[in-house]
Amino acid sequence: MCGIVAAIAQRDVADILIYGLQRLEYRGYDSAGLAVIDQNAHLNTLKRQGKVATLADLVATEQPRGGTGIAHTRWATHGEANETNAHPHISQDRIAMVHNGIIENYKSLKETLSGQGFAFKSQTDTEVFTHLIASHLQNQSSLLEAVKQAKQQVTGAYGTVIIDKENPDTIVAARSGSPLVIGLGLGENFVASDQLALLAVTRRFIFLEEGDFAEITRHKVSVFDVDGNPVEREVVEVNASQDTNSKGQYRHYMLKEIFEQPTSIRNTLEGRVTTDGLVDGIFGQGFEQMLKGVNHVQIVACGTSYHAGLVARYWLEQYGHVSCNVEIASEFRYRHFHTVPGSLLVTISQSGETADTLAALRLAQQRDYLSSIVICNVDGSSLVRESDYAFMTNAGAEIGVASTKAFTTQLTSLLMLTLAVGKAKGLAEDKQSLITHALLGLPAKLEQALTLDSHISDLAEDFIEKDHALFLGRGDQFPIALEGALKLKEISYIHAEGYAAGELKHGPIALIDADMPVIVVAPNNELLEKLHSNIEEVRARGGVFYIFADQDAHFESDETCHVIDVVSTDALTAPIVYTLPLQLLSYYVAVIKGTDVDQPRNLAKSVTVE
Ligand code: HGA
Repeated sequence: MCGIVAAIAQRDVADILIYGLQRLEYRGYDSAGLAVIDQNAHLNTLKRQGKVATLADLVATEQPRGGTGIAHTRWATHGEANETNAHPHISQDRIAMVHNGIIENYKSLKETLSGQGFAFKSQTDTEVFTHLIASHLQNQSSLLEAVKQAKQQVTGAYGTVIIDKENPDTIVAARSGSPLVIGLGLGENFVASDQLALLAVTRRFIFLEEGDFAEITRHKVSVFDVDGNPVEREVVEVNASQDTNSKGQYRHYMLKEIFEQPTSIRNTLEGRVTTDGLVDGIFGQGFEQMLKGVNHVQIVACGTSYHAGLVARYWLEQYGHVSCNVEIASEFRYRHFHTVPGSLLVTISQSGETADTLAALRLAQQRDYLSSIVICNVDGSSLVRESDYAFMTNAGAEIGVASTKAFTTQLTSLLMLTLAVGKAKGLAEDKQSLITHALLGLPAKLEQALTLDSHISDLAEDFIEKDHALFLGRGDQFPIALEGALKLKEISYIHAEGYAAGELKHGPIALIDADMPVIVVAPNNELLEKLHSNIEEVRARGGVFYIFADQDAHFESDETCHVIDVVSTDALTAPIVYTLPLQLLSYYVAVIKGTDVDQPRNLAKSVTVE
């Protein structure tokens, strides 16, 4: 959620820090700050409420000098979003700290530290951690030792970097529950919460593991494991292109990412599916063999990824011949569940750092699951490293906070997983071939779905005065209705609900009137006739419809019913195809309403706190 960037170099680092924060800003963005130590061992701290651009302006004016620095973009958990609560936090005018995560026992620590004479300026849990380190620094020989002591007293989660003006040649980083990566340069080194922040300065990274802490100088990186033993961590060369971070010709990242979907899905399929079916071994060594013992699939995810899981349940039950349960990670992790023998755990996360999903994985690892696989977009992330198997969605960096291409590539990956499960469970050849051809035909269908762009942008005008909207679907389109509603809420701030169309008359139909637009996803599938009846029930009560329908579904437009013809598509991939027009609808409503499309209020891209 929050972003961390740190650097130790001979040159001035303020611009590197700002550049890194800008790359991370999509994750959290209520305030930002940096601290650098200059040649005279003076600690210069600059903070601003609001976006990184306001901090960048301040840095351009102040031009802070110094080769050792830390920076942060915040998404507040403790204390409102203002300049005082922004990081870095300072203790004794000596050490400065940036922190991602939550210190759960901050209240009791604060009491003890107050008793020792430490004064608190902010409302944050982070400042408590900062003073705690300073309290140990009084008796310890080095910042590293002080951090080591303080670490033992805190509970909760942190990714943190600390600098000490009395020892400006060293920075200390520690990770527990919140990711950190060290970037290796020539005579200079860096730390960040995501390698994306450092691609301008290096492509060589060390991903800290859970519990690791590190001492970093310009020429040396020393990593220690959770018990304090020195460890060697692998150096990974990252090949990512920086161009993925540019908006190109598009007004917003979100629009760019919507239009990238045919290409992203080609990348998801590339080298993995041919007309003969799935390429052997694409899920990892021994996966196909392991699937033979799977009787049940438990999917765990949050938000949009959870919706992808809900769609996959329909596929896995129909074609994988296994029972399947899907649950929100924050509920799963605290439920007293029983493990069905032969269960495969499937987690889904764009970032691979979603705190609740990661906790669910760790819990399942103690509970007799046969195996685990993550469907993920970020290689090297915690979920990828800690799962038995990882399947990368290959969507490319997704910058818009509201997920688009990550969702559809997750769905594509889950359909490939369904095919693998089906194969292992003896799915008939003709059914396997049906899935294969549906997958291969998908990018072309998506290109056609995107031609609805201008039609949908015209329709979006109808929504700007509305306060509420209902999205309806049946079967595997029910989760698409949920996702359509979530997208509209996230970026246009219009209250929206997704419902299974058959459920409407059990309550929500009471809401129907001419001011409540009803958006229906109606591909030509086995439930179309049932959906027709549900629509008539709403029509009889004065509802106004926007029906996204297959060209052959025989819906006719009139004054209360707007039919949007979507390219005719097979029932199997229809959930993916129908997602795109709904994304476009939310996007254009938000643009007309003038909201911050790529960075909607209160949201963060990667939810690394519980
Ligand atoms: N608890 C700290 C950091 C918050 C965070 O990591 N958000 O993602 C604070 O509120 O400042």
